[in-house]
Amino acid sequence: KVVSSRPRISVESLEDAEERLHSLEAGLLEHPPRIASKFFYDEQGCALYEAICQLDEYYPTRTEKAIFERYRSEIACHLPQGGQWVDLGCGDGSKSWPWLPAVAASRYVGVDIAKDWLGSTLMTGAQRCPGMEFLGVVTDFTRPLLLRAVMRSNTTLPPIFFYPGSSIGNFTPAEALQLLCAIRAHLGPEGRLLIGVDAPKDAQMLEAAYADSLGITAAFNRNVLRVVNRLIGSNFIPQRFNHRAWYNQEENRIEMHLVAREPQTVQIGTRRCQYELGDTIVTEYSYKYSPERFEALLGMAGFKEIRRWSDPASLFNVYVAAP
Ligand code: AVI
Repeated sequence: KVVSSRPRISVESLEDAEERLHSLEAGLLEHPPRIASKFFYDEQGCALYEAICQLDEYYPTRTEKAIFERYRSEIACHLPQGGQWVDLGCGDGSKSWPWLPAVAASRYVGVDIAKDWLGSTLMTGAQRCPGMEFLGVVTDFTRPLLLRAVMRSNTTLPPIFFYPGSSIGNFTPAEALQLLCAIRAHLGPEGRLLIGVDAPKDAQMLEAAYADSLGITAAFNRNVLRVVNRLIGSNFIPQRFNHRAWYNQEENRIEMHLVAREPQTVQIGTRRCQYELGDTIVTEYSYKYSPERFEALLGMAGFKEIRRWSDPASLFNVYVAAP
């Protein structure tokens, strides 16, 4: 349990809370039941995800970091200088900080669903880069991306949309295409997308990354049931579910599930839902894209000039895409 001395104060939009309740309840009543992966990231979920990123088995974070460190100045040559840095899913902002001087950014727009983090992320950025302007935006990428109102004119301050960590893989390819189209629509002539995307590979390596030996990913997965209980008043008992993750080769995706360890009844809204031994709840898909497939997706979204950097073992790819 994360022990925090901060007072537990939060502010909610009534419409958002209502919509969340409906979508969670509807997902849980689907066949198979589903919890959207955005619900992983409460305070405890964010801490567990940070721990996952440090695991030996979880290669994407360190591989992407190595590509960035090795090729930063080369990549920066293909990005506009002096523009605005739009950090999609900024978290603590740490992946962005080394880029801001590399592209002489004059403005930082941090976008995240986790509003509790945003304030301290912006403060950290402002301390590191005095003179730059910092703005935080709370939104959820499963909604239409509408950032034009908060971005300064994109011709005087060309935007660089930064979407690292293969977060695009947590959408279905159709949803990913929609998001890429929305990003493309925000760019103007000089804007660019800088995105990190995990590649398909040996199933054993992939499965180890999502079912680590310390059980951190299992805790991350089960934690979502605590989040759901808090948000919709259900009474899931996380220990009654096993974490399972496997690579679905046909779909090129890791699937994460919570599998009932025993028959049980769970109160969800006004319904009592019965789970039998082995029944599963889908909690996450993590799609992996070969360069050919991802470049085709970028092309469909209207990107024309695409450049790619990779690690020596081709585990992970970083792309700069221009309209
Ligand atoms: C945030 N996202 C890119 C991670 C992934 O690899 O799909 C989330 C994650 N799930 C389990 N481990 C990490």
